[in-house]
Formats: sequence, structure tokens, C-alpha cells
Amino acid sequence: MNYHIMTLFPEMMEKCLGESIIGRALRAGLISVDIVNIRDHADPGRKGRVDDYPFGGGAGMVMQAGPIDRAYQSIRAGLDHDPRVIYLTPQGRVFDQPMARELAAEEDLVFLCGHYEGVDERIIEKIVTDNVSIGDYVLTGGELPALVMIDAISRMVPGVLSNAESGEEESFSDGLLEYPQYTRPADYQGMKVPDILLSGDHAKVAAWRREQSLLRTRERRPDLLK
Ligand code: 6GU
Repeated sequence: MNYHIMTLFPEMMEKCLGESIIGRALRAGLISVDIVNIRDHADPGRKGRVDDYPFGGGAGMVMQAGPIDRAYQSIRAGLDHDPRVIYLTPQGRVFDQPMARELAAEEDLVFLCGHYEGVDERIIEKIVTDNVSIGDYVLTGGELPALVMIDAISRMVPGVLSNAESGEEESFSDGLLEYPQYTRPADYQGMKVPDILLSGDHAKVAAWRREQSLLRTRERRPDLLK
């Protein structure tokens, strides 16, 4: 899996991606990340500025099509196919686990992180294949949503998680929330671990966990049961 990220904040992306399981996957060569600073593709004479006033008036600035187009062409030139290009926007389809699984099968993914009030609509028409949102709230830019997506997609890439970390039993893999987990001590300030987990009866433990998953999902996320 090769990620290509177009952004105005390359250091933010580099820092976040170097840590934890994603950083380990990068160092192992299971994924790669190529960060393109849109500012490096500014119009000549604009001293690295890539935004301008909106036609028709209104508050805020709009990112120009040209710099984004050139940033994209610099990525496309290194590939032998047209990649999926994801524009992070609250106006997109809401990201979920099935989408993460689907995108994990791609060879290359391009992310366009917008800022200011948005980007010129014509570059979205020209290069974007998928408009994606991470939920119903408004963020200041597409960088955090891109990082959220890269995290969720990468853990679906074969080899990124060890067997012990593997997602099989986690929340959403079977459409249910995860059951509660406990570790030592068995008595924490008078709060005891459920007896069944100390019983050694694997069938009973499995049945209890399944029941807890169902109860928890009905209580917290009844929408998932429909
Ligand atoms: Cl993808 N971008 C922005 N700016 N805000 C968001 C979002 C994306 N998803 C939810 N809110």
C-alpha cells in the first residue's frame, strides 16, 4: 500500500505517521508514505501562496486549482495507473469499516487535504474519485481525517497487525461492539473481575463475551443492530 498525501502541513503528517503500529509498518516496508507539499507547486511569483479570494465574494479563502493539479501530476507521473484520489470533506460519504477494508485492497491511494474555506470546485471535478468525511462535525482541515483513514486502512493491510493484534474479534468486525476486558489484579479497589473469566471454562467465557457484546451494542449503539 502506497499512500500519497497532498497537504499544506507536511510536518504534521510525517510526525504522526512515524509512531506506533503505523510507524512500524512503514519501517517494515508494508506501507509507504509520500508527502507532497502543495506550497511547492504555487503559481510563479506568488511566493508559495496557494489560496485566493472567492469569486462572488464571501468570507475566507479558497485553495487554487493550479497548485493542487501540479502536485497531483507530480504523483501521477510516478505511477502506471490512475489511482483513487480521496478528497477529505465534510460533504463526503461517511467513512466506515467496510470502506476501510475496500480501500486496503488498492495499490496506491492519493489524499487531498484541503484547508481554508475549501478548494476550487474545478480541481475536485478534474482529479477526485472519492469525497470522504469522517463524521458529522466540522474540522479545520483534511489532515486529521486523512490520518484517521490511513490508520484504519493500514491495519487491514496483511502483515501490519501481528496475530495477537489482529482485528478478528474487535469492535465492528462482526458488526458488534467489543466485550469488556480485564487484567490483573482480579480485585481492584474492591471492584472484582467477573467470576466466569477466572473459571477456565472457555465455552462459558465465549458465551459470556458474546452476550456482553450484544448488551453493550443494544445499550450504546442500537443503530448497529438494525
Ligand atoms: Cl474529511 N474534513 C473536514 N474539514 N471536516 C470534517 C471532515 C473532513 N470529516 C468530518 N468533518
